[in-house]
Amino acid sequence: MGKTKHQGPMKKDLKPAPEFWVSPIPFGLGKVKPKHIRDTMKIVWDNKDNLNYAKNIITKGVCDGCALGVSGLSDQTLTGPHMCTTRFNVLRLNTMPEIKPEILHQDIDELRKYNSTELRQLGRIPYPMMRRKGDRKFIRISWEEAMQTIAQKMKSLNSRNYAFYLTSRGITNESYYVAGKVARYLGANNIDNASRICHSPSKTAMKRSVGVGASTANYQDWIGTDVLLFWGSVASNASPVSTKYMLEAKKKGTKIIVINPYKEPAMDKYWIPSVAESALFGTNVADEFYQVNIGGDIAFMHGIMKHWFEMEEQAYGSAINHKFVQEHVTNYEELKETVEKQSWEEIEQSSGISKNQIYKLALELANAQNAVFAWALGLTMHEFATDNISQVCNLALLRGFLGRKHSGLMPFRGHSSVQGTGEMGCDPFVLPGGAFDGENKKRIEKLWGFDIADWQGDTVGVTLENIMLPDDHERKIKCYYMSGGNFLETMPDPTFIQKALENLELRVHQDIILNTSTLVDAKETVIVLPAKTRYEQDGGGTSTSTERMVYYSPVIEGNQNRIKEARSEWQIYIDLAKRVKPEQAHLIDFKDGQSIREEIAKANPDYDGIQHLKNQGDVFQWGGAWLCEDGICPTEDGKGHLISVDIPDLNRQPDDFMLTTRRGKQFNSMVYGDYESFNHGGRYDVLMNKEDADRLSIAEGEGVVLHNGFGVFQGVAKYVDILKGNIEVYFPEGNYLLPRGRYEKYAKIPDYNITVKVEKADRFNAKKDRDYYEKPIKDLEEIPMQ
Ligand SMILES: Nc1nc2c(c(=O)[nH]1)N[C@H]1C(S)=C(S)[C@@H](COP(=O)(O)OP(=O)(O)OC[C@H]3O[C@@H](n4cnc5c(=O)[nH]c(N)nc54)[C@H](O)[C@@H]3O)O[C@H]1N2
Ligand SMILES: Nc1nc2c(c(=O)[nH]1)N[C@H]1C(S)=C(S)[C@@H](COP(=O)(O)OP(=O)(O)OC[C@H]3O[C@@H](n4cnc5c(=O)[nH]c(N)nc54)[C@H](O)[C@@H]3O)O[C@H]1N2
Ligand code: SF4
Ligand SMILES: [Mo]
Repeated sequence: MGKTKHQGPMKKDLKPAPEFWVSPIPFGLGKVKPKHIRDTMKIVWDNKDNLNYAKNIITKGVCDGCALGVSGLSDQTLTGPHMCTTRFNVLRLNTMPEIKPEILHQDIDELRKYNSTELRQLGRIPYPMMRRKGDRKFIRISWEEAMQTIAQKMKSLNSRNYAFYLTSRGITNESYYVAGKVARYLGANNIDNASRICHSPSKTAMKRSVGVGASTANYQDWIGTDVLLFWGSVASNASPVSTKYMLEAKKKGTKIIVINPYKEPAMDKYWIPSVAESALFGTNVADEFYQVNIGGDIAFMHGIMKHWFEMEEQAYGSAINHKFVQEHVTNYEELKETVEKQSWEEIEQSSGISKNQIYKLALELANAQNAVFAWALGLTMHEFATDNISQVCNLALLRGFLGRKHSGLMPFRGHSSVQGTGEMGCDPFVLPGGAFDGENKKRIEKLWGFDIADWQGDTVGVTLENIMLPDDHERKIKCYYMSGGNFLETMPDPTFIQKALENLELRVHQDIILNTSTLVDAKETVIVLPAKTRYEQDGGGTSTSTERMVYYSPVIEGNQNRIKEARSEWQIYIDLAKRVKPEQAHLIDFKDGQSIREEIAKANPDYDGIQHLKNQGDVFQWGGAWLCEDGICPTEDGKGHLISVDIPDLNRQPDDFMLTTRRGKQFNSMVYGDYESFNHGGRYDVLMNKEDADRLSIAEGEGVVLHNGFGVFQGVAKYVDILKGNIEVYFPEGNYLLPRGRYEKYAKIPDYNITVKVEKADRFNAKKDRDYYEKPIKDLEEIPMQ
């Protein structure tokens, strides 16, 4: 771990920089842009019944939106206020009153008429509830009855037959830690969480390349680096305040480069509300876009390296940082050989980018003294995601962009508390402070005072599939305990997910609101438990940002709409553990949040310091300013490993499009508006290239059908600046096109990209019976049965 400490917030450069303005006409009049002021006024209106509490959350709490991280209004990067509309949008989850009983206890089919947005707007879950097979309504029950029912079921099952899952938005490190410990206490290793869905390949790849599973750099490294590169990320939408850091970086001469199939409007131009000149005149964010095919990044990076090795033939040292490579890197010759074997033809074809264009970036990176590589879902959601990210690590290692000021590798993360989830030991491959294996397992067993079952737990996608195994199968899942999440709207193949959720004997939803998954039947019982939000959690809570800052969020007083029966998530887990295994209850007790933090500090040595966080504003960064400082990696040999990877075969037929799903005005499955703020894309819009549309005689606004043998999506064509042959639709609407059972090679999370055919809706509907339903037997055999 690094020795240099983060220096704390820097002063913002107050000089205006008209060279980055979008337009001298104030407020971007006439342009499609987020309406920050209007959105903010709407939020004030939405929270009017609890305004003081809302204000206290914003000014004193740690943001429960994205993983950029902020405590109150201050962050660790720049002085000056930090807030955004994402934070405002999720605010209502914390300030809402409870759902009215007359609505909550309606016939279940009445509740099912609401979508997840409407269900969320009904309010918070007021008390524990149950719905047994055949019940038409949720029935109010006591905590005692709820917990006894769950405990009885778990006692009757082998611990291989139940599973835990946790979402990542509001949940704190304390709750993850306790959930992970409770699962293992019960002998259950099937525990997984949302953070793995977005970034586990980042961790897997970084571990094998440089020995760490987190960002090696911090946001201040953006400011003044030569190149800040965003690979498959819409940082400006995912973490809006990051635009403030980007503008600051530009003022210090940083070049921002975006690699994405779609010229993302939000990465092109942005109106930063907290920077006056940008709020008025806008900021041109990216200096350059490289429009790559979906799934074409590995080839693109092979192209960059191929140019580098060619440059080296001309002039030694013109592209590779040989000093760094010699001192800190292994496998150079193997990688060189792999790269040189790639043909330009294949590189161009897979990436969709010409050799000359690739040269431009190769040269730019070769001339840069430092660079920060940030990436997100565009790289992480593929079957070959780990390889994608290993390629990014390869680029950084060859240039020595690691472990020093203005350089590093940054998985740019999602929900507010995703970084801490794995670090707390809340997934099937880890325990606190390390892997689920030999030495670390022994260490944790000693600390916890009980043995941890030896079998390998399953990931969330596999766990869902395991629900459908035969009754006597040893891995059959019969009970699923979920803290939040909405599988029906976040996992591929919703039809299958519905069946799986229905096939569970017991389903527990520990949550703050209802969503469509909560309403699905179960074979025996559905139990719904009201959780406290992070701002209500007893003893406060901590959450870790993308740059490894561990922020303390205190209990926020003054909630006018307090849910009297809600309980802290970690307390519910402990209650459960004690009931299922009362004989060892003393091993799983925590009296308060502080005692959990004290144990975390021991369980994960990186988190030594968390025990001192007690007051609003308290924060520390684990690992110091840079991981792998001075190029020394915590791998066995202390070196960074170059890893040779292959260009993936996407199994794409000549008239296929590659499709990926994207976010509109939503926070994952929680949708806030019908239109994306940056391109006015509607929820059923199909974002496509005009030339592709022309070829298929599809007019803008015309109905189109996407189909691929797994599902059908009826949408409306919208022309955007996306690379030909690529298509984007919004999720969850587009999820029916995604088949289940395709997992990332190493991290085992679902692949969220797929090939599709595109047709005019009229034409598809006219000939669908003939062309698609009367399939030859051979074709039918290739489609997995439901
Ligand atoms: N407002 C808002 N903020 C959020 C969220 C939200 O839902 N709403 N969700 C949070 C969460 S959990 C997460 S994980 C993050 C997600 O944040 P991002 O990772 O930025 O996710 P997306 O918005 O889905 O954008 C993915 C981008 O990858 C591009 N892309 C797709 N395929 C490829 C490819 O093969 N190669 C390349 N180079 N690019 C590709 C797409 O065009 C798109 O621009 O945001 C977090 N913040
Ligand atoms: N097609 C497609 N699917 C995707 C993605 C994609 O890009 N495309 N993105 C993926 C990504 S990156 C992620 S992270 C996952 C998100 O996966 P999840 O985290 O499983 O799903 P969310 O939609 O974030 O979960 C929202 C629900 O969590 C509950 N909830 C909200 N706050 C709290 C809380 O504080 N406590 C508790 N107990 N419950 C709460 C509410 O019921 C809410 O409806 O989705 C993934 N799914
Ligand atoms: S950028 Fe992220 S951390 Fe900052 S206020 Fe917005 S949602 Fe919260
Ligand atoms: Mo995510």
